[in-house]
Amino acid sequence: MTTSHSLLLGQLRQAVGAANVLTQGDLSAYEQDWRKRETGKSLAVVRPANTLEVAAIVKACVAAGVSIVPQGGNTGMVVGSTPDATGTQIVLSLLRMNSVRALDGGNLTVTVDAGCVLQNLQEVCEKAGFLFPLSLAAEGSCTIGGNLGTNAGGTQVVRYGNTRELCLGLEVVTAQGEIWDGLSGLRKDNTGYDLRHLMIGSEGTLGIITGATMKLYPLPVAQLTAMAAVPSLDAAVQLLGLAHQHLSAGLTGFEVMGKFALRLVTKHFPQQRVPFQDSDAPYCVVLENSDQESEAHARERFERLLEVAMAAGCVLDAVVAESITQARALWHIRESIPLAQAQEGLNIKHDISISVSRIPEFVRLTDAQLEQAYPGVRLVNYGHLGDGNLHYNVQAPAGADAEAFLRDDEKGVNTIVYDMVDQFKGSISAEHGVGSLKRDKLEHHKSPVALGMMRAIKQALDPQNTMNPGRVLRA
Ligand code: FAD
Ligand code: S2G
Ligand code: ZN
Repeated sequence: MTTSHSLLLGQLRQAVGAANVLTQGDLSAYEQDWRKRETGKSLAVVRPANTLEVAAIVKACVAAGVSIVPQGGNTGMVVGSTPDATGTQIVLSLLRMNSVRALDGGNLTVTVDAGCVLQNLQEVCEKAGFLFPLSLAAEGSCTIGGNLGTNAGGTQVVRYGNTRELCLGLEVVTAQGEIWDGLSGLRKDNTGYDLRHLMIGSEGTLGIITGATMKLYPLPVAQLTAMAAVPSLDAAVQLLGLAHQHLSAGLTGFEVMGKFALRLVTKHFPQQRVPFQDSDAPYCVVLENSDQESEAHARERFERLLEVAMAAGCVLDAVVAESITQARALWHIRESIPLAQAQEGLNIKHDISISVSRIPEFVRLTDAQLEQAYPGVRLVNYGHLGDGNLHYNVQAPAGADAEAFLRDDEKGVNTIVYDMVDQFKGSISAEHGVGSLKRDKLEHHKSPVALGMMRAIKQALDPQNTMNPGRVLRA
């Protein structure tokens, strides 16, 4: 270890306490990404308790010329929150900064530390009688800072938008170690560039989010969830159109799940009762209606929708949850798909968005190309159809070596999928961000003008490349 590194570690121990500067033992929770694709090596994992300590860490790292990887729950999907293999980077974990600072019911806002785990925030708000509507399968471990860092989407975007739309203000430690207090709960503030939106989705490459003021909503009076078996993706899209018509703002979730994706859930989580397993419906949909009126009113509208959809032939069969437990069980099936995939083995993920109306055609063409190029390949197709975001994932053929498939075929598979995404004017990363995993693809798929502007912003805000170098943009 160089002298400047040991000097830095001394300063960091001074700043946050020796117990919060981790350099030994099993650090895989911080140094390996959730998908177990990459394992890095940090100079140290540093766990500050508050914003002033974050600022002190950044200042010390800048002086020592050491770069920082900001980290929340480390559930990211694009290798954006773990250190590289050089052993020269600091992982700055926000997990100790996990308190809810203030909840202002009258202003419908809540101000929270960046390291607050999403599920904790949901629960605190619900106890106070409010809804914080961001929801994703990683909510038990992901943090608000990471949700903002990646502009996370999840299962309620169709009604509430991405994390970006839920954020009113930020507190950020800049790449120079200064503290920007932008924690306004104002819904209108047109005083210059919107720095908040620059930071949201920047994946730790422009600064470290240490606090945020987020929007709250009234708790819904009634929440109804159904699972429907549909004869095709076209039928799923038709059902979405009917759901918008019949439920309008009440539609809070609309997720599609391919038959093979559901089969993985049954295989790896046999205790879960997945409806319609023996039907030959190629897809199922989980949809949710939240209503401020009565449960009876919500149920009546929901049943009317399903009646019309069945009469139109776009729903073959449906179950409406009779209780919160049953509703949670249906959502649990959907949220278990990524976990079932992980248990099935390493897989090639495509987190893409296409105009909803064109998704069936995209899937038909891409499925055909993949099946031709890679016979036996298994398509795990599911996701947030309500907002046009598919998790169009590819598992190695049954019995094949998943690791070898990833190593030898990921590039070819990605090329087929992403070229088709381009043809359909879609996005190669709908909600997970770019990280280091998609950085080179971004250069290929993003316009040179956009890339130039992004580089100019990075150069202006982090000229020393302290913040998460090599993520989103090449270092
Ligand atoms: P991390 O993984 O720790 O970091 C993610 C990125 O944000 C990194 O670039 C990191 O440097 C940066 N970052 C973290 N904290 C800060 C901070 N305080 N300031 C600045 N930058 C920061 N994502 C979705 O969008 N929708 C889904 O539906 C979804 N489902 C998932 C399901 C599962 C089972 C899993 C494992 C992941 C899923 N994800 C989903 C991906 C992941 O949960 C999200 O990207 C989440 O927002 C990451 O939060 P995190 O706290 O784990 O961040
Ligand atoms: C989800 C998880 C990532 C994946 O569950 O919505 O974002 O593709 C995904 O498994
Ligand atoms: Zn998702």
